[in-house]
Amino acid sequence: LLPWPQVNFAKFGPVELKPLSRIKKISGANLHRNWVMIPHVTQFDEADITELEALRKESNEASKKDGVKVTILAFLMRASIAALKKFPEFNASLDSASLDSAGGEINLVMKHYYHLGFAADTPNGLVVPVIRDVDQKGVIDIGKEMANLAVLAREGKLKPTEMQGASFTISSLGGIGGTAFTPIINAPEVAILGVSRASIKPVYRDGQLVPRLMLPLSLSYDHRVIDGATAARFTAHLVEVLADMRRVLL
Ligand code: CAO
Repeated sequence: LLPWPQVNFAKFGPVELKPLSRIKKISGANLHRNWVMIPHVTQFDEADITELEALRKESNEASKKDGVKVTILAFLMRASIAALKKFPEFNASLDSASLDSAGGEINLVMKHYYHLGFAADTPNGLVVPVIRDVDQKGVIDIGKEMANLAVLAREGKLKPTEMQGASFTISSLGGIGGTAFTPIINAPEVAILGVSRASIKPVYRDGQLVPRLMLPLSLSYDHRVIDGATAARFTAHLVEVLADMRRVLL
């Protein structure tokens, strides 16, 4: 690689030096390694969450008195479990020991637990708290745990154990905006789901255009482990589940 350009910016106008935060230094080194070492591909899809949004509003209305409010992200976590169970190679890691052995077999570590990380924006940078055993939790409990972890993250009070052990990660920018992005996989995980802002779109159905609430999904995956067709099936399944959350029970 060429050396990094050395430029005296002060020649062009006034400048000042601002140190990167500790979190940015750590996450930057991780992001750089993951970006360089993992052959990423991103699969885009859209889920019709019109019915899901009605259910979410209904559920939030019912639990208003207890001060509980659940966002789409909690439903997505629960729905992702259905896709991870159907496509277990997404809930796996490359075995580092076998990767290092020249010419030998390369193993995948298949995980029989479902701990999901979620990217949280904090004043000092990006952190990824982990909710354990999401497959054994209901959407409201997931939402409550997420809200508590997000507060701890923003206050810089997350314990290291609360950021370890994820088998899959979701990064949602839906509360902010955008139509799609290409998230970087959090090694040694093999995939990450990006979520952008849902919007009402005209959808052609049964011979006419109908307004539907569509949620953009961006799934980045490690192409050493996952084929494009499998990634397309994964997102297609997730889209089906989100369109009808009763499928989670099946
Ligand atoms: N579409 C439309 N609206 C959405 C949405 C979506 N996909 N996702 C969230 N919203 C809405 C919420 O319902 C909420 O609306 P109200 O204020 O009307 O109730 C609002 O946007 C804000 O949501 P939120 O961001 O507080 O909650 P969340 O559960 O979606 O996300 C958390 C929680 C911690 C993930 C989020 O606060 C955060 O930090 N997001 C940034 C993550 C990030 O930086 N990712 C990039 C990593 S790579 O650099």
